Amino acid sequence: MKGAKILIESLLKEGVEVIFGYPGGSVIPLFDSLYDSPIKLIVPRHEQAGAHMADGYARSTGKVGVCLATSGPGATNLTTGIATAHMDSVSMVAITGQVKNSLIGNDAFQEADVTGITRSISKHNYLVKDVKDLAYTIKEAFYLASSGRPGPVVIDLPVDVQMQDAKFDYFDKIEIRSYRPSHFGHAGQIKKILKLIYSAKKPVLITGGGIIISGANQELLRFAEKTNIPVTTTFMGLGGFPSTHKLALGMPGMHGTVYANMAITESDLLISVGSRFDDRVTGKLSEFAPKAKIVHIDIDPTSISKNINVDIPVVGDAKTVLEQLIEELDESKLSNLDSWHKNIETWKKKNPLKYSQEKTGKIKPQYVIEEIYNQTKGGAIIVTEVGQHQMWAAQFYKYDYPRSFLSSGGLGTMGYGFPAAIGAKIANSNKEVIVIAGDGSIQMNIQELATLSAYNVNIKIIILNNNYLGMVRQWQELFYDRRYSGTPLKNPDFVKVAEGYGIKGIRVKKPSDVKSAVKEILSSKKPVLADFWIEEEENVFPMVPAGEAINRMIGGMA
Ligand SMILES: Cc1ncc(C[n+]2csc(CCOP(=O)(O)OP(=O)(O)O)c2C)c(N)n1
Repeated sequence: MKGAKILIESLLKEGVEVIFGYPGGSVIPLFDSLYDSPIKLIVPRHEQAGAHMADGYARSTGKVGVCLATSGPGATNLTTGIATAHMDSVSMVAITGQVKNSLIGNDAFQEADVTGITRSISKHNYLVKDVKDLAYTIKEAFYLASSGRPGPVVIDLPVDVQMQDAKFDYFDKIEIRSYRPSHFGHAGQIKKILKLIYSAKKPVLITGGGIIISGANQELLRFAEKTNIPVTTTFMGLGGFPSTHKLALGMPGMHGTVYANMAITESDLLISVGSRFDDRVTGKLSEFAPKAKIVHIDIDPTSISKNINVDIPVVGDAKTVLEQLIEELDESKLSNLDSWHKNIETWKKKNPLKYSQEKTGKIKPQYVIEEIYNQTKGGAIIVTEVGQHQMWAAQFYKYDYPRSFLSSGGLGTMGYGFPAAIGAKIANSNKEVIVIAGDGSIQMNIQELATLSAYNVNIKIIILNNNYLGMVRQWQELFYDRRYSGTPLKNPDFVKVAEGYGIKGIRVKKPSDVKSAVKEILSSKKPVLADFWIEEEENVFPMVPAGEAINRMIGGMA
């Protein structure tokens, strides 16, 4: 069997149903094999978008997303998508064509050193020089991409290997000697955590993306309810614990809630499950949770004590470790947390998430998001770009279900949201998928309107248009004396742009039109791009200035 066919047959063995791929000279044999395979091929208009589509597909399902590009510029275009997936631990296999073996290293036409370039932005990568290694490499790549702490794996495949013959054998099992992700938490550490829980008076949970990745949301809910410990959910963890639950404290950190940040600052026991103490969460490290004993549960041993010194490290899978904790828990030993909950209730009442409704005649972006929440009743998959709109989407939509909020957290990639939403919709045709975008971000991959049109992907695009690169403008306003260098935008007519691609476009300028516009958008059976003209200098609050302690927030404090 030819190498190209071996690759496609191996993908089928791995259960791959969709590939997001863009053709080129070094992958023609692969596209030829795809031509009569049952795998659905989605061709984006830019390889970066293809990688984000595979990412959205993976985040919304938990399956491995697959993208494909040609050598050289095709491969380098994938890199932003690979790095984005790497930072947020997304299962992805990226396949790149390479020039033929004998030309590698010769500055050949469309040659780029893909393994060199992707080394630091992927979980692992391969250059397959011999067709005999191909099937095993693919098996290993899928295993690595989806096990332990997931991540993107790159397979670089020279064009001559795609044309060589070998016998096709697929392997059922895989064992990599130096790679054994541990799932169970150490029994001794589990006992130590429970002892701390029994004596704690002000415990708080910080839960992150690891909850969603390991499918631990039910276990987290049981654990929190049994112990009565309030739960903060990081940006990556949104949806891992129901936002509407009475124990939910919302998001901690830079644009988190006042009550989450106050609770962390005052707590005497902080239990982090599947979150990596990102600097956007911790703020000034020396003043982070100064009174707390800290427990850190993470599947990746290198994440533990990287940013924060912890008292009890536990290497293990979030779901398994929570199961262990529940199993061993003796509820009769728990201390009474009434006064802690009263404390939190006071912070919540005094400092709710809010925005001013003053009558400027302009649409408030938060209002648009609240209205989308009201009309979808929290049942949509919300995908965002990067900027202020992303933070408003995190704050004002309530996420009760895992995999209902997709956003580039670690890398913060403008241009991620729109293509990721296409990938998510292709995987979840029965769900409403809505992109919340800024007028800056949407333009980073706006050419994908052509992909929407070509495949009739019914997603809804909401542009919160403030004529600025809003998030950067906000920093310039607050810390650079309103010197708006490089941030005002002169935008195209987005409605006309949409129409040019054969997509319905609408424009909304008045607050009184927001409700009916959202209704019109959601009831459409076809994709819609909606351009909401919002209050131009609206800011995201509360806000912890970079490098400050998280209990020193501006805006939002009563
Ligand atoms: C690819 C990329 N380039 C630059 C940035 C830096 N950046 C972060 S937010 C932002 C502004 C985003 O503007 P817009 O999409 O209009 O959203 P808004 O903040 O106005 O809601 C910029 C430039 C980034 N995150 N990603």
